[in-house]
Amino acid sequence: MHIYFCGSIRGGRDDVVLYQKIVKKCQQYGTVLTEHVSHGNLTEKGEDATVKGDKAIHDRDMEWLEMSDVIVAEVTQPSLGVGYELGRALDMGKRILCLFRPSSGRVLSAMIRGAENDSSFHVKNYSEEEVESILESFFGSLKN
Ligand code: 6K6
Repeated sequence: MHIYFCGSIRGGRDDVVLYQKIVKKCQQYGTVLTEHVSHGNLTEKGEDATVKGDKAIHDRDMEWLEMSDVIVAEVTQPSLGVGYELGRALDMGKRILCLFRPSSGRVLSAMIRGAENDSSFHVKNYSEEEVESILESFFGSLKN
């Protein structure tokens, strides 16, 4: 299974340790194409971007999104890039899980919360201790 993980980069890297936990768990179920999003050395400034260029990053990420079977997004830290990826993935008919931590004190965008449906787009509130069990139930439900 190909899994596309979305997490904030230029939106801010406060949750990067949590991204690592999510990616590690997802790797029990398949290949995470965007493992680099969880790398601690990737900062919001992004030397990576100056080498590759934003267009190359965008086009490669869209190819990976097309290739993916499942999208898992941590949406607590607001990110334009993650919102864009989710909109494109929804249009592609992908199965999507969005994870949001209410303990952050933030309120999730209505354009993400309101996109939830009974089939492909799921939004789950969670606390850090629950993240692994939530991913287990999500990946378990894909077999049905
Ligand atoms: C690195 C640091 C700053 O900019 C970069 C460029 N590198 C990126 N490499 C791969 N994917 C990226 C990069 N920048 C954004 N993305 C994609 O957008 C990721 O898949 C993330 O899920 C999402 C983050 O968007 P922003 O708006 O928070 O950067």
